[in-house]
Amino acid sequence: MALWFDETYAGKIRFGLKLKRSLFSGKSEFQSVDVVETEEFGRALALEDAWMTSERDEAHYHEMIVHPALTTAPRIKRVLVIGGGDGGTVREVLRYQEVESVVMVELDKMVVDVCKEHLPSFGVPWDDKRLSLKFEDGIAYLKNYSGEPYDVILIDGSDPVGPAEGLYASPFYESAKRCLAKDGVLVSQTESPIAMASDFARIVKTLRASFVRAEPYFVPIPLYPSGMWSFTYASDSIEPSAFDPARASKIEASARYYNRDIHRAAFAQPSFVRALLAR
Ligand code: SPD
Repeated sequence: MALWFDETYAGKIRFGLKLKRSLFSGKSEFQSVDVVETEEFGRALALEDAWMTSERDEAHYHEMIVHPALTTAPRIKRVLVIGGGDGGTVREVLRYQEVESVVMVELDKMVVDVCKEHLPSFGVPWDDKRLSLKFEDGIAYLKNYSGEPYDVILIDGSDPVGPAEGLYASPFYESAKRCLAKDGVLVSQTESPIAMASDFARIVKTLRASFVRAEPYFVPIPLYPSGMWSFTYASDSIEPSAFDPARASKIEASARYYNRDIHRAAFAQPSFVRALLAR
């Protein structure tokens, strides 16, 4: 009998993949953790039965959560990643030689351990000396942080339910802003404008209340509900499309998804998105 793994979203949308086999299935202190080998998407990670990443389309997500920020921020020496336990986001950040330190704050150590073992193709340089891993709550980390400001903060959380809910709320964005350089850039994953339209609009508007500008941008991620996904670029002074040509072309040369045309085009808003954000 064929084996399938489905994500069901809100009881109304289902996306399933036919499996070759299960590689890991366990429960951490926080959530269920599964890694499966699928017929079409390669190996994939699911948390609480929601797809998080797959070999097939992880580059879309990880390149696009990182490169719009890292090619436009005036300084990229100090980068903070909240979440991102599979390591794809820090892998992309560590491609920049200008980055001197990356702190990754992930709540669930099991996610990192399982991804190190079962998703080796992600090629995460876990031993890079610039990377510090902290296993703690990102919300508390930023609330209590009193060190030097970060140049870039990337929020690679799961969907806004359970322990991740606070990553999409005003008190967290205010803490993040306090810990960010005045001319720093924050990018967060911000859900689907189709499958999660009201969450998407609420999160963008919440970011707009904390930052001078917060511009959503769009990336196809076939693994996620509806396939149309968003990130939002928030800053008090930086123009999201004004990338440094030298940084961007260097990244483009070895990227699977990101290039300079995609960077510019990703910020174009379909009319239904304009309408959602105008309400
Ligand atoms: N519905 C999926 C939301 C996933 C957000 N984070 C994915 C982790 C990839 N590093």
